[in-house]
Amino acid sequence: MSKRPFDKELFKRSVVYNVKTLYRTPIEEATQHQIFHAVALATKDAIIDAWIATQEQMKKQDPKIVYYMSMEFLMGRALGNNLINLTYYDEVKEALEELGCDLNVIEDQEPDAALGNGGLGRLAACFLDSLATLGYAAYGCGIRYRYGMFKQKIENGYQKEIPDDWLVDGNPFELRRPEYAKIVKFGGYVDVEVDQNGKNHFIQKGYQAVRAIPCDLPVVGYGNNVVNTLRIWDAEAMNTFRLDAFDKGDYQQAVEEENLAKLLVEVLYPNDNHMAGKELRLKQQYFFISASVQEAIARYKRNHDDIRKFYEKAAFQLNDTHPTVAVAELMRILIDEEGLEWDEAWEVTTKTCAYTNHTIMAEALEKWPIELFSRLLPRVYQIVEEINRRFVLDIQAKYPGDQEKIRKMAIIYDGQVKMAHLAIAAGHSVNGVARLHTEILKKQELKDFYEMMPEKFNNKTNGITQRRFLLHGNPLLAQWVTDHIGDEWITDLSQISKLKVYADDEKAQQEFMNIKYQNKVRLAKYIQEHNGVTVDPRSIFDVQVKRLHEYKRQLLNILHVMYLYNKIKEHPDMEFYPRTFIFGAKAAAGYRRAKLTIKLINSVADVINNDASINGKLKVVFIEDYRVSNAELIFAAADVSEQISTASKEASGTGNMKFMLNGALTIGTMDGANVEMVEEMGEENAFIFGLSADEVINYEQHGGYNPMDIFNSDQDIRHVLMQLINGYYAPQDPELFRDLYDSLLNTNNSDRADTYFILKDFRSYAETHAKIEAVYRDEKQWAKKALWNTACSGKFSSDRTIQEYVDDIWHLDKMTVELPK
Ligand code: DL6
Repeated sequence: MSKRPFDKELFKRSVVYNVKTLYRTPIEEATQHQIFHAVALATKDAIIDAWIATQEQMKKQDPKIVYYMSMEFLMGRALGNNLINLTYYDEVKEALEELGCDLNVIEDQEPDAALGNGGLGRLAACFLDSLATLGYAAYGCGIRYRYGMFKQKIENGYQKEIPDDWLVDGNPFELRRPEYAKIVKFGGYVDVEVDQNGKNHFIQKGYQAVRAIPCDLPVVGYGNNVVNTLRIWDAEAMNTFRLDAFDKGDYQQAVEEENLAKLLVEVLYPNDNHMAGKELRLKQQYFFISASVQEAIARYKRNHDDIRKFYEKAAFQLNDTHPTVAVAELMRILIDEEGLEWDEAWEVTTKTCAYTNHTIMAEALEKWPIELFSRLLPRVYQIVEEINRRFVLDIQAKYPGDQEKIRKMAIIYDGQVKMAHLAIAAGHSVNGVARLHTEILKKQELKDFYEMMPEKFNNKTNGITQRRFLLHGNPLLAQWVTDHIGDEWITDLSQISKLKVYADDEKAQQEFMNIKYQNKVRLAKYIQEHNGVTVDPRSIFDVQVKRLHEYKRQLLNILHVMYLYNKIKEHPDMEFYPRTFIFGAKAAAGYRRAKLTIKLINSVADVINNDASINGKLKVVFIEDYRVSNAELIFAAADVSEQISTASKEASGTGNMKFMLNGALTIGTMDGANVEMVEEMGEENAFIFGLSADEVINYEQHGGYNPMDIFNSDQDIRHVLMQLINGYYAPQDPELFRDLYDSLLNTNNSDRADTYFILKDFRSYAETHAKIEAVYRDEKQWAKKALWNTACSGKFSSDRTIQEYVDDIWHLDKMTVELPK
């Protein structure tokens, strides 16, 4: 890894100049916010030469490019990350100090680019970082949402959603490229015109159109001069509103197109693992996909004339089914615009497209009513119909007379277009995101597809970038690691296993825990400032931060806190190591039960935190507006990482890996990537509890679990559950938490009671928590396990994941980028 030369004086001059020209202000009088913009622009100046050089290298070398197509890119803040990857962070910090500025304060001025909900979007961001760092040519293709993931306020314990106006002051890193605009058409009808040779031409008419404008953000590779591009599309009306349109009769059309353009990119749908089925969402999908596919083809045609070989230079990775319409759009362009025959176009499409599945949750599976799909995308729908017709023939050929197979596997069935089926039929690769998840796909959810096309299925266990989640997020630990094993871990995380020799070294243990303590002090300060709650950094910091979803079982966690509180109240003198339970989670705006769980956590926090009789033994904190930027503080400070999903439900998880890298011990189920983490660190270095995936699936398929039996036989659990409905945590409204109680025990809802096996796993969870307490009391033992966790985290770098995608699916060529002298 090379360290690029940094001209400190030039950088300082650039910041001062930017403040002056942007704000007509001397730097001494500028606000921190103004200085942020000036520093960001100076940083962009430092990026731009490498960005140009990367494009030049791409022209020269003509490498295969991966287009990572995703509705979500949860990038977080760019400034610190860009400086880290430019290898300028310390130098810029120093330069700014000389100007009387603090880089940390300046970084805090930047809004998070929150163009994603959770794991799926953050994974996309980590992948872009790894692709650039490994030197592969890549474009992220997405949407420039005007409003990203909502900001969360907690008012009276309830979540309130505030629009995320992240672009209000502009984005200093963005480059708007109207010269590469594309036109995207919606609606209308398809006309068939026959040419002199008797060939049919399909022409969409009577449509509404918008102009897609690419906005490029740099993705800086670590210390290698590679700068890739995240291309997010903005929408504009085709014709800005014309006064004379009224007379010409296309007034209505002009207004509708203007509204469509505005609406398309207005807001990210805030659903995680859940499909809302809204018409606008399908429009968003087609909008960015059509623009991205057009752009990929245009780029290819600049240097190549044989479109039949497109797949040799381009790979489309579909990040879940959201971008799946890409397969039909590519077919449309190849047939209608490039003149290929069906079979030729199909070969190109299947060799280009690959699909990643991120969930087995049934409610996340995308299906669109035929009526909606064909109305919005009439020509694309014709193509999907034809893909379906041929696919059904294939099924029939393989399973003659088996109607059941057709019912289960057809792309169009029961009035619906099934996007996962389309992605599998038209892609050459289908991957899950952790070994267990991929096995469940093969054996259960996608069993029929696996049996018919086993060669397509493969696993790519997720990963995270150590550059953001250790080097930037935890500078003290990063420095300590470098002091012990050198800095190669920054681009090769497998090197971190060299730390294993320090696991028994008392000095190393002490230093490691001392860093953890300092990070806990940093988080405690954040909590004091943001929550007004004082927490003791000597207590065990037990953390669950992730989206709020029933399957992730924040409810299990808070019920256990209620149980501990009851124990302390019943036995005030019992031994109890002080604990701080920290939560952070956003709930989808329409997800009632998830929002009620947030209210419960806050109500429990109110009671416990204000009970002087327990001498601060227990504290509960709900961190408002959990997002990438505060996540970095949280991972660094955690002792215990809660990864407690119902086994089989969490496809992988990536937060689990971030905690492990930062030396937290996991309490978790054998779910998702936890399984592989435990394999790396050894079961004795984690706290595993609960039903296995097989057991859960068995209960789901054959019954045999009745939560009422547990309620009747376990007094502690009964006590906790009764507190949900006796006003203990809601004296003004004892019925407030009734729905949570009912969800566990029965009654007036149509779901199976305790769908997520919370009561079934409760005892095992509580017993495992008791073990945590015992181990934590033994400082050396804990330190050894914590250090060991960090040392075993090498597998979970997104660099490893990306290399596997490259080797098995994309087959990209590496680039070496030199800066002009
Ligand atoms: O693969 C990234 C991430 C996994 O780590 C999580 O386990 C999984 O829940 C998440 N899936 C989604 C699915 N959304 N949709 N559709 O966010 O993906």
